[in-house]
Amino acid sequence: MGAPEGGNTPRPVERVRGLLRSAAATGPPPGPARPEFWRSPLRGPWLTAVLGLVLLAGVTLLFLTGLLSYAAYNPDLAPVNDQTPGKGWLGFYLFSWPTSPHWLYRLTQGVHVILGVVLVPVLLAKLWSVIPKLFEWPPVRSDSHGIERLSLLLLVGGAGFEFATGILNVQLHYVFPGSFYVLHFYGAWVFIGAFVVHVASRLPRALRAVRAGAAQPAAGTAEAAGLVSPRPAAPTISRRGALGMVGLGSLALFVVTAGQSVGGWWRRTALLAPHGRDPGSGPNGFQINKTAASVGIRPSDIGADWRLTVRAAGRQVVLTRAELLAMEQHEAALPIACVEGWSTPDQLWSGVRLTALAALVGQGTDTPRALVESVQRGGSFSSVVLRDNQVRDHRSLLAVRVNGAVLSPDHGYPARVIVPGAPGVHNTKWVTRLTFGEPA
Ligand SMILES: Nc1nc2c(c(=O)[nH]1)N[C@H]1C(S)=C(S)[C@@H](COP(=O)(O)O)O[C@H]1N2
Ligand SMILES: [Mo]
Repeated sequence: MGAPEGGNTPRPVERVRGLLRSAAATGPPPGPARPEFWRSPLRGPWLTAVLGLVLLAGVTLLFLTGLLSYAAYNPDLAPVNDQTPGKGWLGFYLFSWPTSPHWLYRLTQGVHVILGVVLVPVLLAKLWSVIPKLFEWPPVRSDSHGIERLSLLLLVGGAGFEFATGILNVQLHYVFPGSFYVLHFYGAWVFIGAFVVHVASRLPRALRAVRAGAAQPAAGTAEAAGLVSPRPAAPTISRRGALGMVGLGSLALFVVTAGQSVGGWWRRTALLAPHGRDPGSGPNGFQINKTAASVGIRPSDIGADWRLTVRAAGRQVVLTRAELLAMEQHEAALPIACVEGWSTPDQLWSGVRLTALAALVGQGTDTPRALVESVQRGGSFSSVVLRDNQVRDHRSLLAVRVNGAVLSPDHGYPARVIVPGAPGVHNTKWVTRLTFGEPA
């Protein structure tokens, strides 16, 4: 019988297979596809395995703290809090973000951002250590080898994408207005999928290589895993020394980053922290995200004509600033912890409890969620919905004072929300309207 279709013309897949077979037969062309092209005596299974195991621990923690960071936004209170299209079952794990301990997001997001920065030298060193494999000859040995190489493309591409978008976001502050979450969120799932496949296939080998120690196996053997140069140049540093250099690089990044979260004396070393400008001194002298001027708040928006509107189904109360100040004032020591990783130590806020404002419009002990709106129009900022557990917490305030002084315009004068444990973006500044109950 003849071929069912196309006579004897090979299908494209067959043609590619044929090409790869002849590539394998003729051997690698001159250049990086030849093992002797790579001459560093440092490359070998031990160095790659140690870097890989550090990344295994680090990326796992990054992924978990990243998932927590997403949950902290209460993105299931869509469409106000989150408009990630079709997050569907990727949101399977979402839960209502707690308000205690009050430094919760400060910790999880500080770890996420600092770790992301500190792992950069490790990631680069790991990629450098396996670069000869990128030029492996023949490029594809078999179907399963081809699939494995495709998954490596997702692994390396995914890692690059996640680190790049994350670092751009913390350094440049929302260069992707609105879409950062979407990109970073879906990218994380693609990356972690390829990461799990990679770890599952490489972990036993990596553990063996670490146990075998830093001495190089002979090039070309199975233990060398295609990493050891058959023609190594004279070493200028030992493999342990190289690892130490990577560690020093990470340490240096830690020193210039961690201060933005740790605060106190350390903030002075936080050279890489965004918003590095001096927030001034005194009660309002702490980190400012966006100044009033930078988002177009006019003095008239927050002057004598400012009003606070409090609403619930069928009820509405409008308060002047004096009326707000006449209500019972409470204090809460709470930090501001931004998604970008920087955070403030606890500041002493004072103002009116959200529960008291809810009570003004007839909401009782089962106070529901609240839609918070600012006088601010436009910019990257939009309204926020606070969940019922956040509204009910007695430390959740519509603050009018901080550290004993009236709020400065940059920190949200005349009134701003402050909620324990929450991401900074939930702490709306220049608040003008609170709506309790299901958002319309
Ligand atoms: N109206 C308004 N509120 C806002 C923001 C904003 O841009 N506009 N930024 C939010 C973010 S992302 C953070 S981290 C905090 C920062 O508060 P701070 O500037 O007082 O430090 O305010 C939040 N409230
Ligand atoms: Mo933020």
